Formats: sequence, C-alpha cells, structure tokens
Amino acid sequence: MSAKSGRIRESPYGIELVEHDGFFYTPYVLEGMMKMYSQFKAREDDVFVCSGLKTGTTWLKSIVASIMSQSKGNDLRAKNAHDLIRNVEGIYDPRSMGNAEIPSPRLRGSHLPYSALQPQIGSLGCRIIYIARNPKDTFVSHWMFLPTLQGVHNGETTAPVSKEVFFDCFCNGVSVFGPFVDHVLGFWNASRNQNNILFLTYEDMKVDSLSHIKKIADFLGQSSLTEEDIRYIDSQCSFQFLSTLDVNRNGKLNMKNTNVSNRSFFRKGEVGDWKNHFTPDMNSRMDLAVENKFQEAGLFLKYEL
Ligand code: PAP
Repeated sequence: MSAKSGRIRESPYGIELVEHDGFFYTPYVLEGMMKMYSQFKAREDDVFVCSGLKTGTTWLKSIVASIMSQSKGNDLRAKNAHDLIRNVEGIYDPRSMGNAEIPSPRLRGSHLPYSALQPQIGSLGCRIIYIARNPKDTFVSHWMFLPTLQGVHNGETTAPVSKEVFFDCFCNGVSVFGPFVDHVLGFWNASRNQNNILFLTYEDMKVDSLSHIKKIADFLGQSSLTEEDIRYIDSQCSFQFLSTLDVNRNGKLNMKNTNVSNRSFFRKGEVGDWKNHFTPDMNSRMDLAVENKFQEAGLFLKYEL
C-alpha cells in the first residue's frame, strides 16, 4: 500500500471502505489490487474489459467473449460472463491473477479506475474497452444489487442502509471503486488521446447494439466477422437471451469468497428506470453532483431513449 492509502470511511455498504490514491475500495478488493501489482504481468496483447459497478459489465464481457470465441455462444450457456472474463484485481477470485498458462490474447475484466490500472499496463498499450452508464440508472442498479451482496467479499457482510444514505454517499463520491465521476472521467479523458481505449456507453449500445458489436470486433482485430455473425452475437448477448439461460437463472459465480447468484446480474436491463425511483430532489442533486461534471468534460450521456 502506498503512503497515499489507508483513510477509512464509513460507507453505505455497512462495511468500511479504504481510500487509496483518491478512490474507495473494500479491504478485500484493495488486497486483491495489491496482489495484482506484485503478481500480474501484463502482456501487450492483453485486452481489458473495464467498467465501474453496474454499468453494463456483464453485457460487454458477454459480447467480447463471444467475439473472441469460436464457440457460437456455447461458452455463455456454460458460464456467467464474470466467470468467462475474470477481473484482474481478483475481486472475484485471487486465482485470476498470474495465469501465465492462458494463451494470448488474454481477456481480462477490471473495475479499477484508470489511474490504478495504468501502472499495470505501463507503456504496453494494451487494448481497453470501457463501458459507462448514466449515473441515475447506475445508482438504481447498484442500490437494487446491494441486498445480494450478503456475505460476499471475504465474509464482510453488508448491512441494510436507507436509499437516502446510499444516495448521499454516491453523490459525495463514496462508493466501491468511486468516486463514480472520477472513474468515468479517468477513462473518458484518456480515451480522447489514446487509440488503445474504446469508450462506450450503455445507452448508445442500447440504441444500436449491432453497430457497437461491429465497432468492438474491429477494435479487437476481428473485422472478418460477417453481418450474420454480428446478428448472432447480438441475440446471444441480449438481456432477454442471457437472463433466461439456466446458468444465469440458477448458477452462482464460480469464484472464491463470493456468494452472489448469477441471476443478480440481470434485473431490468433498461435505460430510464431511474424515473421510477428518483424524486425531483434526487434528480437535481444528481445533476449537480455528477451530470454537470460530465458535461464540463464534454461527455454527454443519455437518460432516456
Ligand atoms: P457488475 O458491475 O456487478 O458487473 P453490471 O453487469 O455492470 O454489474 O450491471 C448490471 C446491469 O446491467 C443491470 O442493470 P439494471 O439493474 O438496471 O437492470 C443488468 O440488468 C444489466 N444487464 C445485464 N446483462 C445485460 C444485457 N445483456 N443487456 C443489457 N443490460 C444488461
């Protein structure tokens, strides 16, 4: 841990969060990150699927895994996307680090902020695909996910907390891998002058998933995929298809220290559900705390389709 880490904050999860270089982590995640720094050696052809929490990771991982696999969707029938593409910081399983035996190009997930991931990549120029989502839907998705975290993260059990408290924390930047604004803007700003970073949004992908799958495939050097291939991947990675698979209805993440059911990664899969949960006051506070900062940075997210 560096000298800049160690400040502990009360969090909305009923467990403490540790601040490290301006971002918040659970102690378990921070430990995984430190192990990553000492054990994981990036390769220049590694591909990182990056995101904050609840911004479309499962969807993006499913698409990337499908593009890079010849299995015509069989992988997705056998495993949840988080089991297919493990997070490099070991949040889901410390075994996901190292892995010298995995052939290139390795597919890696990460919820780490750009500034925490970058030292790992250095000047290698690994490809990074980042998915952002509007903060209002992200907040609701995160809030609804909280009860499923009981007993996860090395036995650190979450305690019930009110939506108001969780909202205050989120707006104040206190969330796992938060501040949310800084997480998104770290990747957004880097993507503007680095062509090894593909910055996507959940909402744009909802508007036109086919063109985004093509864009991801081209970015990954898989330009030979046919229109039929892309339509197939689109249908296999749709919320409707994935959420009804047996592995996602009845399975659990096949990862150490985790008690999360695969079904908890599939709730509604829509843009604009925040309108069913936000009061006018919450709406204006979120605009002030988050949306305005995105606009100042030239990032314009969609809140409805
Ligand atoms: P994670 O951060 O825990 O990995 P993540 O997959 O990023 O979660 O986000 C989950 C959200 O993506 C859920 O949104 P909701 O709560 O608003 O419904 C989930 O429903 C949605 N989601 C999962 N799979 C898909 C998919 N194939 N297409 C669109 N949305 C999806």
